[in-house]
Amino acid sequence: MTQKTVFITGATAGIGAATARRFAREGWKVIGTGRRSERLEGLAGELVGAFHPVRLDMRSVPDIAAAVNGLPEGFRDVDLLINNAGLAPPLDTVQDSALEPSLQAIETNVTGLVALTRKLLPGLIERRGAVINLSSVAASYPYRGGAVYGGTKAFVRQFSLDLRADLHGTGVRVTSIEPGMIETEFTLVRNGGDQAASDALYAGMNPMTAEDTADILYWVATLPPHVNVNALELMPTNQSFAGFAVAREG
Ligand code: NDP
Ligand code: 8X3
Repeated sequence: MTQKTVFITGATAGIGAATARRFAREGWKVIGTGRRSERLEGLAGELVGAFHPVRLDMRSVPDIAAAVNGLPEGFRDVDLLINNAGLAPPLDTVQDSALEPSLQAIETNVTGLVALTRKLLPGLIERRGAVINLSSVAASYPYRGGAVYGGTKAFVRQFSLDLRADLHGTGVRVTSIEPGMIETEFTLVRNGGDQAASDALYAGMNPMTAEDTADILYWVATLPPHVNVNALELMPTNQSFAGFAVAREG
């Protein structure tokens, strides 16, 4: 069997790092990206020979093109793209929010994802490959302070479904993965590095783990080529739904 290659964005932490380890363990070649080079080098040291590190800020479209053009022999033929890099701005309402963190989330979660997907699609079409995009339950269920994050993830979900339509007949599979709470660095980042706030959110509720998610991504990727998971929503058992908010006048 030919060894396959997966390109995983945001491999320096959380879901991306666990997924890089999972695919490497299964014999895949892994290209992993992120801004933190020391973490990329750490993974390269751990997954000797199977991991190609690419320092990349997803907010730079020219850097995305250069990263793909610069892939070395042996890592050029990407079979699977996992668009995982992403973040949420703080849980502020739009009216009370700063603009910069919102723009950062939009550029990372949306602009970078579109630019990278577009760049890798010719090869993915040639190899009848696959694209898996990390959306979120925030794409479908609104919550206070989640407008920009939820908006970016709704884009990711809809982009995935429409991309399937564009790729009709090519054999390329596209999936939107829509998880709820997974304990990673996600909440630490959202709260500006406040570890106590992150610990408090996940305390006692048994969140999903990055490894749970990596298992699901691997399962989706290795289903028979005639089976396409369009969208997959996941939650920890202890997370469910809240009701509508009602404001009373007077
Ligand atoms: P982490 O914060 O643990 O990891 C995020 C990854 O994204 C890091 O590797 C980070 O790398 C990378 N990243 C962030 N910004 C950039 C950027 N500008 N350029 C390049 N890489 C970037 O979070 P998760 O693993 O939880 O999140 C992964 C994905 O899963 C995200 O898209 C998130 O929205 C989604 N998700 C997460 C859920 C959760 O509850 N954790 C639930 C639903 C979806 P670096 O900082 O080194 O650049
Ligand atoms: C993040 C999922 O449930 O923490 O994408 O808002 S949740």
